[in-house]
Amino acid sequence: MTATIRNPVLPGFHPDPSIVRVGQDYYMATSTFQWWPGVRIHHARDLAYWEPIGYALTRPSQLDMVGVPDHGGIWAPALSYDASCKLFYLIYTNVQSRPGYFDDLNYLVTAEDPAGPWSDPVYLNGCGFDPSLFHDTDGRKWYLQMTTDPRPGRKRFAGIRLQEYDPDRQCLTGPAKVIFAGTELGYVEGPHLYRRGDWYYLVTAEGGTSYEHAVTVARSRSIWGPYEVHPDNPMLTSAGDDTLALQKSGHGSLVETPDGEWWLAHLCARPLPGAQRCPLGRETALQRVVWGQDGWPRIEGGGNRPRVAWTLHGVEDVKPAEPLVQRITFPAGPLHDDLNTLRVAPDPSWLTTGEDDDCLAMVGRSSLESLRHQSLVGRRLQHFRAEATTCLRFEPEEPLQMAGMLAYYDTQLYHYLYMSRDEERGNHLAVLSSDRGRITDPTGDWLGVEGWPAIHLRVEVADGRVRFSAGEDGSHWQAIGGALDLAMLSDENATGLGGFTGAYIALAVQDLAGRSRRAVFEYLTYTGWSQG
Ligand code: 6LW
Repeated sequence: MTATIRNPVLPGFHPDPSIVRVGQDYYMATSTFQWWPGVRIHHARDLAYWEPIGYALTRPSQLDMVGVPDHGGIWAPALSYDASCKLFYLIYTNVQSRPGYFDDLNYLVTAEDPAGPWSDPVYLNGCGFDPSLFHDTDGRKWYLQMTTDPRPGRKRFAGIRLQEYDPDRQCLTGPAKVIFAGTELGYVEGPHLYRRGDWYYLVTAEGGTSYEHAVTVARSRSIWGPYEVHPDNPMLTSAGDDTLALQKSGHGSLVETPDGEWWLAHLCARPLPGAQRCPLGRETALQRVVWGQDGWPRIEGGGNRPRVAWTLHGVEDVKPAEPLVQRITFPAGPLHDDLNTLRVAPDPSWLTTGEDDDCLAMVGRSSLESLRHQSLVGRRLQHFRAEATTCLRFEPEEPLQMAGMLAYYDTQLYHYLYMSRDEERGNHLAVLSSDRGRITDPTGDWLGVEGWPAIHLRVEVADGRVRFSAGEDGSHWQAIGGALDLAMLSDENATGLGGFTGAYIALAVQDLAGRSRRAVFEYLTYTGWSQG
């Protein structure tokens, strides 16, 4: 009996994985940035089949992201377990500003079950991101992070800093020291510490989280260092080989199976063919690791390149559904686990579920540019070929009221099929594209929808293009807006220092007249093909 681990194991926007095992259960936490709820958690029994089990930061008392920039918010959560008190720890950064100072506030939450509930946060410090917690065999807890030095002329990524954490007083304690400056790859970050035999192994990310990304390993017999670097460093990278299916490999986290096998969870990304553009964002993959006679970990089979597939023995093979077909409705209660909002939690002042037979109602608020209060609900785009549909009910009174469906990346990058109303066209559908904030109507197409009983909207993603269509009955479709560029909605095309998330399919409503016009969405379907 064998199963296959197919990378990426968490397809679509799931970066910065942190993996932990407790008994037979594996858990993985990934970054969620400006999307709500914060910190997605997946569970697996055998490393091959991962299921989402919810989010750690689900209450406004746990997370304030109002106003955080695109790709700010939750960075690189680190999940760990203290067997002595049967408690999971999660440490993460809420990044308040980009690209300069970061204003990176670090917090700790705990839970008995990774599916929640998680505690309210303990504030730790704000001098660098990618924090993690290491539980030493003597019961002491150690806090690691990359530390920043914003002074002009200094290295902004100033090394990996270590300090003790006191769980009783719930604060950092004792001296703090930079224990590892990184290698010539630069941008040292994402520290995770492990103990094996007499050694402390420090796993870090280097090279910056793009095509030069890498996993670096260093070790020391003392937690304070000095740390010597792996003789074959980097342990993993895709840099310099653009033929590899998994690019940007880096930011790793190790786990040991009950049988003493080791695996590395790491981030990766898959560019569109022939282009350095990754609309699905940074994803999570697994590589099998072996320890050499010399006491250093390496990817099994040699070399430092990521593999797309691994065979697992003793596990039953379950082929993933092909295509993935999902029909999300909106019964009263929390939104479906695959859905996210921007920066704030859904609340009845602007979003209600369970309307007229499991529909979603949203009140129009700020524009798609707002960093504060947008009425938008999205689902990750996880496939290069995908299709999504919805049915909209909306009665706009003027052009400042809009509702519809998007292929969305961030406040500056999106394609939007929307319904609105104006003097000449009455109720109509049209398309807007925003490329780094430059907003255009790509074709000038519009479709009158006066008197339509229902407004069915569809977005299709294929061959690097996004195509919208609409219809009265959900089976006859009229194209609108032409073939739009999918590559535009990618990490590489984001403004500033690049993007960190990935594209979404979203439903949204705006009322820039401030009259809180409501739109109702009956469902969201998503079909994704892993091939083609
Ligand atoms: C992550 C850090 C990084 O926290 O990107 O460039 C951040 N470095 O490791 C977002 O994934």
